[in-house]
Amino acid sequence: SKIKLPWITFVLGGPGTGKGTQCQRISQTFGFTHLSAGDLLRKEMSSNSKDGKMISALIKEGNIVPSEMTVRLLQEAIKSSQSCKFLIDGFPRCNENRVAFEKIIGVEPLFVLFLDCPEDIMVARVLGRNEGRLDDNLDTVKKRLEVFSNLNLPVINYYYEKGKVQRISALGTVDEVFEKIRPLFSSFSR
Ligand code: UP5
Ligand code: MG
Repeated sequence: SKIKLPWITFVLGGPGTGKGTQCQRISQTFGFTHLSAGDLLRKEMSSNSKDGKMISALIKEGNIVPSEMTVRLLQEAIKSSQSCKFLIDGFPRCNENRVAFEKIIGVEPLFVLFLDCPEDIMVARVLGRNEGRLDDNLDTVKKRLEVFSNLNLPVINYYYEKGKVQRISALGTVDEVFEKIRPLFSSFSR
C-alpha cells in the first residue's frame, strides 16, 4: 500500500500578525488541521509538570522553547490525527527548530505562508487581544519582536531562497487578508 506523507504548510509572521486567526479561516475553508505550536506549548505549560514550569519561564521572556519539546508535541499531534493536511502555526521559529523538524518528521513544507506586518500594528493587535496570555504585555512583546527578527526571519529567508515563501500583507481586515490567502490554498485538495 502507498504511504501518504502529510501535507504541511508553515504559517509564520511576527506576534499578533494574525497567524491563529487566518489559520482558523484556512482550516474551515480548506479542511487543513490547524496546529499552533504556541497553543500546544501553553497546554503543556498548564499541566504543571517540570517541563511546564520551564515552558512558562521561556514564554514569559519571549524566548524559544527547546526544539525537542516543540517537535515532540507537533509529532504527537500529527500522529494522533486522522488528517493528512496540516497548518503549522508559529513554527519553526529558528533554524535549529527547522532542522529538528526535518530530522524527526522528515517532511518538507508545501510552502511557507509569511504574514508580513509593520511592528506598530503587531504591538497594537497583541495588546488589544486581552486573553490573559502571560506574554501579552509591552515588555514581552518587545522581546518577541526582537526574537522574531533575529531568529525567525532567517528561517523565512531560508525558504525564500528555496522559492517556497508566499508573502501576504497582514494589513487590512481579517476578511481582506483571507481573500489574499485563499488562492494559495484553492489549488490544493485531496
Ligand atoms: N487580529 C487578527 N487579524 C486581524 C486583522 N486583520 N485586523 C485586526 N485585528 C486582527 O491575532 C492577534 C490579535 O489581533 C487578535 O486579537 C485578533 O483578533 C486580532 P492572532 O491571530 O492571535 O495573531 P497571531 O499571529 O497568532 O499572534 P500570536 O500572539 O499568537 O503570535 P506569537 O507568534 O507571538 O505567539 P505564539 O503563540 O506563536 O508563541 C508564543 C510563545 O510561545 C513564543 O513567544 C515562544 O516563547 C513560544 N513558542 C516557542 O518557543 N516555540 C514555538 O514553536 C512556538 C511558540
Ligand atoms: Mg497565535
